[in-house]
Amino acid sequence: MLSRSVVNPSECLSQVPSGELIIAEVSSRDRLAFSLVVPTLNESQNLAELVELLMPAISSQVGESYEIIIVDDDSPDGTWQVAAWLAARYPQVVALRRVNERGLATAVIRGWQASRGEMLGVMDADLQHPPEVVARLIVAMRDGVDLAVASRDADGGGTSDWSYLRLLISRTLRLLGRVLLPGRLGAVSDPMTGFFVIRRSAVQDLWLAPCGYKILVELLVRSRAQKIVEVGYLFRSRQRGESKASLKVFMDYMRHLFRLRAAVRELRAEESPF
Ligand SMILES: Nc1nc2c(ncn2[C@@H]2O[C@H](COP(=O)(O)OP(=O)(O)OP(=O)(O)O)[C@@H](O)[C@H]2O)c(=O)[nH]1
Ligand SMILES: [Mg+2]
Repeated sequence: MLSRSVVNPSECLSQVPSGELIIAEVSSRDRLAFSLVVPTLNESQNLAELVELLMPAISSQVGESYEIIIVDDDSPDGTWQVAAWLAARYPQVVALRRVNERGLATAVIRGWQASRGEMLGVMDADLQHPPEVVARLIVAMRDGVDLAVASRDADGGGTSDWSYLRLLISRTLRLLGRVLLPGRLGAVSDPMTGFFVIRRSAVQDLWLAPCGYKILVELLVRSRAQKIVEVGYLFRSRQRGESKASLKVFMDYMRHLFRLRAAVRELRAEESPF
């Protein structure tokens, strides 16, 4: 077994993409079946367990044709060092340490920009998203599906032990989303989930501009995804590490909704100028 002390973490990090948030095509020679991005901020206590549970779940569906890309925002608890150690140990793991940029949604896109997968996934690092559900999402992507969303509100889904207050906040945010972006966010029962798989061709070459946390909201509006399926899952409670949910997350979400609403209106005006 590779000891952590013999690994120089900086040597095991991959380059972080920069420039515009556009996901490019990958040549068929380099392409993999699946790339999963795991954004992290202070998740050193959860990351190794997550990766070790994910690997058999993913390879049960795509063999070795996958990568797990950890995108850490220079966490003070040393998560990027754990990520680098995992990258040294497992050829399927890629570790990125961002120092010049912040935020969950852009971390996800930077990870996808560095990826080679035909299917692109994202999930949280804190084990609230059960690793075995990733295999179900990959299965759901068969038959030409563009987007498979793990939903707390679809059949078989739930939120284990959420308080009434958290449920109320979550429902209110969702309702606001549906009011401001009718049609677009109504396509799925849980547009605020950070657990889904999208086909690369549905996001490739598009200009993306998310702010804050909710990457799926951005993709429901800007991507080419047409055929969408949902997979119910139970959102577990966090066992280790701290939540990053805050008032700023709420403010970013509202700003993001208004920005997308303006983009949709502009698009409509271009399509029918009279
Ligand atoms: N790279 C990066 N990752 C982030 C950032 N903020 C949160 N994350 C990660 O994104 C995922 C979701 O964040 P959480 O704090 O778990 O949010 P949550 O699941 O809504 O809240 P809890 O239920 O309280 O855990 C986790 O893997 C975090 O480590 C960020 O600014 N940058
Ligand atoms: Mg969480």
